[in-house]
Amino acid sequence: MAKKKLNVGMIGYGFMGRAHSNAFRKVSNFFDNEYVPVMKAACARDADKVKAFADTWGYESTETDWRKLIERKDIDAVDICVPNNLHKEISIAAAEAGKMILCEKPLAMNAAEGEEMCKAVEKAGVLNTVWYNYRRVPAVSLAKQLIDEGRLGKIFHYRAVFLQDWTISEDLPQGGAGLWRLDSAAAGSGVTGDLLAHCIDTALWLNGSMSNVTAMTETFIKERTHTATGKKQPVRIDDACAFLAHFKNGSLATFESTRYARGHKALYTFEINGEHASIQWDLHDLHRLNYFDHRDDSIVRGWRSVHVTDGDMPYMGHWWVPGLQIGYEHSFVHQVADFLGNVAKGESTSPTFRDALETQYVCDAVLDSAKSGKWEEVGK
Ligand code: SOE
Repeated sequence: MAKKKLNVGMIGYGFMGRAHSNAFRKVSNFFDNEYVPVMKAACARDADKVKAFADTWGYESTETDWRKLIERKDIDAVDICVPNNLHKEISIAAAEAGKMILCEKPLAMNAAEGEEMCKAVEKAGVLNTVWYNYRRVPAVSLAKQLIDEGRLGKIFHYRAVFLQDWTISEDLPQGGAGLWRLDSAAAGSGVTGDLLAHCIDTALWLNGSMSNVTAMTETFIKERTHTATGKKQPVRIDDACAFLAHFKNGSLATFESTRYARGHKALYTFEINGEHASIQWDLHDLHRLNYFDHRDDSIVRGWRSVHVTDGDMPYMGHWWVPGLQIGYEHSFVHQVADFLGNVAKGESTSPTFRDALETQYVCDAVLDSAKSGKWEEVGK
């Protein structure tokens, strides 16, 4: 197949800049798409740091102003890997410049911003996607397949947690590389937009829309030194959040996230209980899917731990041989592979901006409910 080039401009070089760059580098070694990404330019404010990043990951050139990157004729797709408060402005400018957009999650600071972003990409007709990467862990994609095949039957319960423990120290500042996640001006919210957004995206994908939520949040450490000012400033993000939800299919849900669960680094788990079968998944053991089917003979009935490595399981035919597992980074490779496949068809890749807006509506309803103390409708 004759290959076509898709020139990528990367904005940002943090954790996600690296995860996405790794995916762009690897994808064409494992997936045979008509389009091949070319790592054309990396962009960030610090000229020396962005040059070092570009050299490490193989970008051909650098820019220090994202507007210049977006104006470049030789850039087809812009990858936005900067803090949340910049997603809207860059996305809208990129859409107006006719660029395809891959935007890091969450889509925006809130749903109002997300709505503007959706309008901009849809008006410009540019292909888009949001990096909710966990959908493309093969075991999670397999869960989707099993649910869509009707194996679980009617769904009664959806239960998800995302637990971390990295912000327990009072000495940790807010603001700056990585720590912008603690600064509400850059992040919008705390664990709700950063961690629960992942759980919500997966849940909406697996189990459909939610109708309403009731939530509680807590900020355990009320003041932290801000990296920019060197002064103590109020912390306005949620350190922990738990909420209940009704799905439109009649199932009930619980979600919990915190950065204060000592001993847990990135424990994202979900469990779904249906009429016939249940599913469990755990990010710390991401290549396994636990499955219980009540229809099995009673004498052998029990939880199966399915090792998701066979070639007929989602994405796995592109990797090694049965029994040899892949990991976290590959979920990003899969998203790029799907994106490239969809570019050839002229389609956006799920979750699109519009799909990710639904997650944003849930996050807004959760944060509203934590303030009001009441059940809040999603997307009201
Ligand atoms: C926060 O620690 C974080 O890096 C999130 O920002 C990511 O989205 C999540 O996948 C892992 O945790």
